[in-house]
Amino acid sequence: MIWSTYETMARDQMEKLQLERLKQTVRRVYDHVPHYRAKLNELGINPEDIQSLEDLKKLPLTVKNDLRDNYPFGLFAVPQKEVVRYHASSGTTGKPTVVGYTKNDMETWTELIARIVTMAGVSAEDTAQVSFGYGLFTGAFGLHQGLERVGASVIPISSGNTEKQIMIMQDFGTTALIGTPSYALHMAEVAKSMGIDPKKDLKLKWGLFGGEGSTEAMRRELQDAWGIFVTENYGMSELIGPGVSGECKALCGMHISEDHFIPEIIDPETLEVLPPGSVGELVITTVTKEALPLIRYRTKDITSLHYETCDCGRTTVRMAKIQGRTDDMLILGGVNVFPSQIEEVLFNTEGIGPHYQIKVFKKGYLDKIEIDVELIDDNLLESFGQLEALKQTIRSRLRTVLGIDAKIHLHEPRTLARFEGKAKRVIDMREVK
Ligand code: DLL
Repeated sequence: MIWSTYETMARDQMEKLQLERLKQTVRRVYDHVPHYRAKLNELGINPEDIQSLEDLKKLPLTVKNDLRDNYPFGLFAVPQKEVVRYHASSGTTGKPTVVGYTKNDMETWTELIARIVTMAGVSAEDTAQVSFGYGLFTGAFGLHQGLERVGASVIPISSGNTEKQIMIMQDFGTTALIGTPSYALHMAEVAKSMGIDPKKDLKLKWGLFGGEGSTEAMRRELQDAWGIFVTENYGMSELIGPGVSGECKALCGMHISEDHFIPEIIDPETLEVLPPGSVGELVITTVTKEALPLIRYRTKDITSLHYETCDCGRTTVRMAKIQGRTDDMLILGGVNVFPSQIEEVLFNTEGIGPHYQIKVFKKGYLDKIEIDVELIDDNLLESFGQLEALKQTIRSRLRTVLGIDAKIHLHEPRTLARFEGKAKRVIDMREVK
């Protein structure tokens, strides 16, 4: 089922709508946000100069620091009395990034989520367990509203208290699990330790995961562990929260709701706009947001855009899985690697579980990398020879596939850290604090 007719609009119609909304947004930020007015004046651009989608390129990029510099509400385009909700994303350091919603923004957000949950297979027939943390994070509230909109029975259980989650899942007959992929993996493990066979004892059908990266190998792990159909969805607090894009059942990228977001891919170094299909940094302009409209926002997420029509019938552009973020790419002795590439190698090695941590540090002038990985089977611990062979296999695959030399530490099953929200996979001790 397709939730909204906007998802199947002909391209020329979509572009017409985007242009109309882009013009309104530029006018809106020029009139109401001093930061944008100053930027546009500096560049000698008047809102009337935006006459085609090509003109988007003329507009200035926005970065996270612009939000930080204008903390908390400086980039808002509406007075406080029109704001009905705040959320915030917790940065690793300093103040959070604050985002706000008007009544109309809340309606847009709800509709966007209704689209993505519908494309993932969820309907009024489903019971959906929201295992994202409720609070300032956009994940839980965002999914919650859209799930209710499609008529699903929502269980707002939040994250953590995993054994209780499993009990509720069994007792309430949960059919859709919503959360981060890393927490979902952990939950499957806890279910098994409680003597529950997720495939036989539960009614789960769908897994809708997002908020952090996941590889195809992780999708397979999740599908095998739970016996569910797994889709992922993407979003970002600054842009609206979850609901920017999501996978349909064809699993060939995440459909972006282009009637609300205009995506571009840029080269993160030169800032040049790249043609469709190129891999680069995703930049998004919101064209319907009222409280916090953002022009050409640099997401730092690395992906590519694909415009061919999808088998599902939707005409909206699809973005490929996020390869990583420009700020989490590791440069190891001159070799560029994303943690997701390391994950792919690990998950494709037999005997290795889906939990790992990457540690990077300096030894003299050299970058050193050590990876903690968990065994699936305790029995292997008995055999020194097999352990050594497994370490060598991982090491040589990392060398051949990615060109990096890593020291591997194997750990007993269920000993590495588990995460209830977004997983922290990399500890870079080279960072100057
Ligand atoms: O994570 C919004 C969200 C919640 C999306 C729940 C989907 C589901 P932030 O906390 O602001 O917002 O973090 C945004 O998370 O720039 C990406 O780096 C990462 N991210 C989100 N979804 C995905 C995904 C929410 N499907 C940042 N794949 C983004 C990879 C993702 N990374």
